[in-house]
Amino acid sequence: MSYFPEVNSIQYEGPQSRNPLAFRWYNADEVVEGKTMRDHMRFSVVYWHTLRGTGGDPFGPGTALRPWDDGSNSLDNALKRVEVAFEFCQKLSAPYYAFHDRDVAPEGASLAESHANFDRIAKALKEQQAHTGIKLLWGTANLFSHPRFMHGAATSCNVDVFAYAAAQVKKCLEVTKELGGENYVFWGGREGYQNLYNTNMQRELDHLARFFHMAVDYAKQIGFHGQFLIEPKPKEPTKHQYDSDAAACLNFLRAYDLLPHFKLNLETNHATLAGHTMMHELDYAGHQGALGSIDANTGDLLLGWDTDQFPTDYYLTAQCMLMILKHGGLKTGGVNFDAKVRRESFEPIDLFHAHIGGMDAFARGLKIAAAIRADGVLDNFVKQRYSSWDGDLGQKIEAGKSSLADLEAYMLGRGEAAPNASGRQEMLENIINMYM
Ligand code: XUL
Ligand code: CO
Repeated sequence: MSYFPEVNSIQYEGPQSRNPLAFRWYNADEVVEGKTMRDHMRFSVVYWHTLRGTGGDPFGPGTALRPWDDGSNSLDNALKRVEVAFEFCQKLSAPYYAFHDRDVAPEGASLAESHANFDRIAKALKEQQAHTGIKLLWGTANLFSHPRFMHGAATSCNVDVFAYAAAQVKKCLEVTKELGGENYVFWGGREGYQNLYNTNMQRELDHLARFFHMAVDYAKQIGFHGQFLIEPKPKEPTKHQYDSDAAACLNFLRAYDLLPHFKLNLETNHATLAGHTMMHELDYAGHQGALGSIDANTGDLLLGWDTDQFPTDYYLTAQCMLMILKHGGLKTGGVNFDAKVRRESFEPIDLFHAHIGGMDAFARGLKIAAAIRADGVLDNFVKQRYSSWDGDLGQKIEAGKSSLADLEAYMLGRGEAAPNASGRQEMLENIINMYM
């Protein structure tokens, strides 16, 4: 039984190909900087958008045609979706997938029933993983959709809701371990607030840290060795999300002694909502050894919310890959397409076009980034730009061996600082264009 009978397995045909159902740049076995494209990117398909997205928006219901899905919340329907998901990943040669517990298995009438549903689906997922070789990049618990989470989960004012969320994460950790998941993600969901008049921020942050410590402890207890990741996002659904950007997450993790246990899962559209570029977020996390994984997508400058579009812009993907290569590559992480087709792209085949485009854009971005690095244009410029620091004075300051008084004495002797050199931004932007 095939759910995508009109699509064969997607092949690499090279840049000259005009076949929209072929890769033009993603050549899984091609080696770049000593590693195959497959291993650089570790592409992953998300269950929530690709299998569960309906195309609904605040103005109207879903439009997506998904002939295999009867629209019900039944286990049978959920089991069928598992087959669809793996056929899709296989035809796309995506080596990984990612899910929320409630994407894959229906919420039951009680926690016990939800656990049982999840177990049943996990069994099917495990069988399909064994059958296809497709692996789980990460699992996560949906702690934001159900009305019980209206005030948040780990930061809820209602202790019972905290307990419920804890139970859900415990179960999701067990299932993620059972499926060999390589990471476990916490995205903030409703961990944040709308208004400080009714909020005890300090207590909420303390609770969030407690929650993460419990997860770390439980992972140790059951022998789950996947990497914990936090996914920053500054707003949506709450006005102030606690995990607003890479810097805020790292500060929180450091303040609560969680830093050794976590890295970050950075998402392009979240970076831009935070007023940063993805490149900034990647570099910020990278230089602190906290670059874990990426949720690959793009926003829309004209819209300004989390539109979760597939990335097709080579500048963006080249910038992502420049930073990923600079910081030593994705280890347990991957390029996870947390992206959805537009409401108007309602046919199953649009899911293929979307992912093929994203994979090709990242493959092209990788090649551009590697070419820039091979020529050393940016590295050499940056090295030269800071070269005054390589002298005696700079080295003394960097080593912590200078005081304000030393520097005053030095500058009194010189009278004026040495002249500055041009930043040459426009020249460098032109040089980057030579590689596009
Ligand atoms: C929400 C978002 C989530 C996380 C997983 O904006 O990105 O889908 O990736 O919870
Ligand atoms: Co995401």
